[in-house]
Amino acid sequence: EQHYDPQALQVKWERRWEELDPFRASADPADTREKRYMLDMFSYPSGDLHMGHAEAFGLGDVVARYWVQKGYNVLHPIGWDSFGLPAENAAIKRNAHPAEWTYANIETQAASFRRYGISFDWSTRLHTSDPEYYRWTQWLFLRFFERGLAYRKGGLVNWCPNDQTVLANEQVVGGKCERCHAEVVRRELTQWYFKITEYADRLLDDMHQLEGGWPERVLSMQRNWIGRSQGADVDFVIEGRDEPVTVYTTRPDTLYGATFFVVAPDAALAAEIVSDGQRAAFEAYRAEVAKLSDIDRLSTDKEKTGVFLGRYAINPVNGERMPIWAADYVLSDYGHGAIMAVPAHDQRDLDFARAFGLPVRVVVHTGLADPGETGVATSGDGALVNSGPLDGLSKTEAIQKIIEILHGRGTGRAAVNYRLRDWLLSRQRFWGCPIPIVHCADCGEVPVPDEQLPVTLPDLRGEALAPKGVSPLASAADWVDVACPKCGGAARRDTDTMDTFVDSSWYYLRYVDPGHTGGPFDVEKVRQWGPIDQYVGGVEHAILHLLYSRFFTKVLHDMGMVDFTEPFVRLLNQGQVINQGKAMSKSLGNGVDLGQQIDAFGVDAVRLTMVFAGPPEDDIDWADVSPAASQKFLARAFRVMAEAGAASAPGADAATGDLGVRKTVHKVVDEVTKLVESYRFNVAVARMMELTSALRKAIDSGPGAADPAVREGCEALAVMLSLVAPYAAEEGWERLGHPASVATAGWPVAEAALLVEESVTCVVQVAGKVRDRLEVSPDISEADLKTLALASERVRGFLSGEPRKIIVRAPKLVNIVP
Ligand code: ANZ
Ligand code: ZN
Repeated sequence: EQHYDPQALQVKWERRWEELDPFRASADPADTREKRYMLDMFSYPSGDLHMGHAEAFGLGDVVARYWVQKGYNVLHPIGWDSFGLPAENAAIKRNAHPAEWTYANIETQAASFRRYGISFDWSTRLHTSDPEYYRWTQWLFLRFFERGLAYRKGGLVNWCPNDQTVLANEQVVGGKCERCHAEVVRRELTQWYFKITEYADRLLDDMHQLEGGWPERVLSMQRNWIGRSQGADVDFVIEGRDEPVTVYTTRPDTLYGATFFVVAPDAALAAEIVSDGQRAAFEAYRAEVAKLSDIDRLSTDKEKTGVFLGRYAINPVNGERMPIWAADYVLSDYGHGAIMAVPAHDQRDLDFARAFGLPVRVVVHTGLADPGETGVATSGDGALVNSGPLDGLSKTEAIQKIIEILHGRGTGRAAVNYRLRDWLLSRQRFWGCPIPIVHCADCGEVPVPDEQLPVTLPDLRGEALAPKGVSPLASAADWVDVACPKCGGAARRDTDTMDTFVDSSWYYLRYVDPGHTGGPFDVEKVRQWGPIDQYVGGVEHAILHLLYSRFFTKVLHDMGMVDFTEPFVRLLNQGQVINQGKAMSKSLGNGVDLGQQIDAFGVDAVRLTMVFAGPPEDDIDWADVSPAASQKFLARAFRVMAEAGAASAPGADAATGDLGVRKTVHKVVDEVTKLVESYRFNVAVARMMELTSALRKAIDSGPGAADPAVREGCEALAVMLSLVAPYAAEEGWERLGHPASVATAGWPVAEAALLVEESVTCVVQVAGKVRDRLEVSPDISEADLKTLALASERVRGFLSGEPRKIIVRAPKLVNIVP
């Protein structure tokens, strides 16, 4: 029977793989194979697998399976990011425990992953919501706490009114909650933070290790998010105040052009210095501003607003009195929360100056029209004017000079500023990792001793989990009230849980030995397996998970627990699977169900369609692809393998086979190898399709199914196809007479001798007579052919001195007129 029945193959081979277990990574220290660590961003168990999973994991599997075929010792683990809000919301709705929903979904996904044929080492399996996992999340939190890298502070935070919890800056996208898209508001709260800002420089500088391996887009998103800028801090004396006020500026060269001074209305300084006469107006303004998000405040289209504070600052270089205003376009938590305003050269300052009739003074002559008249600030380079000792200098020279001057007088210095803020990690929700801290009236914040970890979640379910603005844990009185670990007095547990991004910041280290009991991960094994050679996942994590895990890795490096500073050597961001040009959504009704696609076309056809659709980074529009055509191709490929298998047995000497067929086979092998290594998987599939057609032709109208070259080609096809269509490949391989799994068959090697291109004969004439014949490549250039002809001994025998004329007709003729 040579009929291709994908569903029957799936049943058969899924069972066989369980027995054969071909993807178990070897932990044997005597194993001398080179290691490769292939990691997919782990799944959130929100339901069954969807088309997005199918694509991302399918692409990662091409890499993992290729490495196995190449003979590396490959670690390709699987686990679940299983804490999080959806489980909690489902539990509230069904009056259940979040764990019930979560673990049921994990089982569903696990079964689907097995059916989908991803080459996981299933022994690595972990779930971040298991107490045996989160014990170590807590342990790591405590180590960060000891190092001063986890701390609590009060301040304005982002609050999602829908999810009833605070959010990290990274989780606020365009002023909205990254998860539920509700408008985020600001709230004054005391919360836990990780001091990621202490690593800002290293997070930036270490990016050179990632260049070439990571998409440039992600690197630049991280660069912008960290937002390091160079400039100066300048101290301004405020009339009637002892302490000077410092401002941060990237343009200290424009100091002579500063005509007013602006303070953030929500900064303590504004309330402190406002004059009595202006206080009422200021308070009213501050109340208005409190309602705005940072995005609104920084928007350049927004009409400029502000109030005069009735006070003056003194420009340190020319002694000028500058009125001090409060305006919302200056943020309280950036730089020092106050600025010198240079309207001629900064657009926001210019808009403000024009709105309130403040003076505009040009200090850099850029050759463009006067900003005071045009309303367009000139930020470019030019010669300094109206600037005393800086006159005539360029922007860069002036920056250097003014910093020297200020430094000499002790009123300024070079400074660096960052956009990055510390990572807010507390969440007022239930289904997360409890923060292992006890609050004691006498001792303050007391860490839970390591031997008392894990601090497990209390048993709450249903209504008890409903959001109420404080963590549901606070209502579990038995759980909250504990003896202080330090003094034994009455104390309370911290009732917040950690951001789930904490759980996912270190999981890739635990995979090397998920049952490890002596610490969060086996340090020795991480030395053996780390860092991750290839990471695959969505670009939506560019400044969330990918920044946080880089930070964690650096801290762990400083703790001596890992010997690398970057966790992910290469990163692939797969595109999205869309339908009819739009992201799939319930409201559009354009969703495509993975299970239905698999039932209709088989796993292999779905996988192959995903890979063949285009470059891995591009979106796939499911309306433009044809899983039915993929299925037809697989049936054809299967048939040639089965026919060759029926006609011959393994072990024939391929060298005795048809030379033409062999050349085709080896050329395809060579190309597919290069294409897979350069991640051009779609083109690799196209080559496999060409090979299949060539083999069909060889069977039907060439040397026939029993020819050793046809067998050689079919075997290579089975191995190459195993990267994208594992079921058809296994069955084909078995039909070809091989008992073991094709997954570990070994990658075919292209023989150099068979890659030499066909040649053509070129005739070289001297004075109209044939003097030599050359074997050359059919696509030789005219110049190369001419050189070759003139180098021929036989030709040179008929020439004396420079020929008068050489006519080249590549590749067949060279005519020399002596
Ligand atoms: C004077 C000046 C003149 C400025 C000029 C720019 C151009 P980056 O590059 O993003 O770090 N700034 C400083 N603190 C601010 C705050 N709390 N809120 C809003 N704006 C603030 O931006 C640094 C520049 O942003 C600083 O340089 C300051 O304006 C402004 F021709 O100072 B500049
Ligand atoms: Zn105490």
